[in-house]
Amino acid sequence: MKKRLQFIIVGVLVLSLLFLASCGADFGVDGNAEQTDESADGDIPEREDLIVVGVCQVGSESVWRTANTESIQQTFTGENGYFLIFNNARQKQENQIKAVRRFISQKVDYIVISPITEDGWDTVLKEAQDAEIPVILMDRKVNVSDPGLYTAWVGSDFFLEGKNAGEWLEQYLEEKGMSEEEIYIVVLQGTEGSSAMIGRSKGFESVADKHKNWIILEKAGAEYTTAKAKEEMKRMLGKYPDINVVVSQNDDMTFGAIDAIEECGLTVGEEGDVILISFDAVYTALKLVEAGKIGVDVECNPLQGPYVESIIKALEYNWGFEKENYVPEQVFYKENVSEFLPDRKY
Ligand code: GYE
Repeated sequence: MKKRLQFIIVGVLVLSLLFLASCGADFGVDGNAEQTDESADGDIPEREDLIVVGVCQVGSESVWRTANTESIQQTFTGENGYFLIFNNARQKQENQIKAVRRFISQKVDYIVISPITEDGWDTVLKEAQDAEIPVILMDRKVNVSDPGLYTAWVGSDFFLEGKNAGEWLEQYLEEKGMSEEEIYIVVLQGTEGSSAMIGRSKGFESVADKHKNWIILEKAGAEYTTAKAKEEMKRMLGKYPDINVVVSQNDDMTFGAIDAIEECGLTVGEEGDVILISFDAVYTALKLVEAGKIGVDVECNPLQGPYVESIIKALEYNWGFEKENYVPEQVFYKENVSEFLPDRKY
């Protein structure tokens, strides 16, 4: 009898723990929900004072992306008056579309999307519009027939980033007395069809086109990841013996490129064999700029949570706001990087 009672008590305890754990998985300890594609439509707490924001993130492919996610999570807290439902689409647009539909059926107050690619958004954005849920785009853009399908956008000027990279190279070659030499370039591109890949490519090419002696040997897709970039860089080093410049469209890919170059017995940097151009400007990469391994790192600012919030506030209080909002960014090279390093938190 005593044994049976003990058994029942232990059973009840285990069940309660399981129940608590499942609540934690749905709504987290700080009152926010992490939604996965497998999870059923979650309930939104009955708290009229909280603004419910559904955020659909690209994935977790890079240091930049992690900083961007943290910026969102630090902004949309219960303390600040929000209930955040965060969805990680793991690099698949179909997951993003599913998540947006789930947000619509959950009747969230706002939808924030960082669209993986620019195309393919018309239908689901129309569904959000019909449900009268404002959509704020973050980081990347969409290519839609009617710009009225989204309320606002916050992000970077990717074309300008690419152009700044090209102009840095122009100046660098001039200073080195190499502006008339043939320069062999390879490009490591980010996710095909993403705004960052499209803008950075076009921006850099707008400068490259002015120089007949800049020869772009190949543009290789490496999905913004270190592993893929290392693989692609190795392949290209085998194919082209004279690569002078690598334009790598984010820092994570630059890390992979450096590994590949060094493993092939070559060196990077001012005195080395290969000049590196990078984008994002995360701490580890800026340290490599300081050490002279990366020639230039064009900043892409991931701290976009507060900018998205300011649009939500404007909508809440009926204040005016701009439809397109560019975040401030700069360009880092050896001469200016050291003073910014201590402030870099990601
Ligand atoms: O450069 C890269 C990330 O869209 C700006 O995506 C973003 C890019 C960023 O994964 O690191």
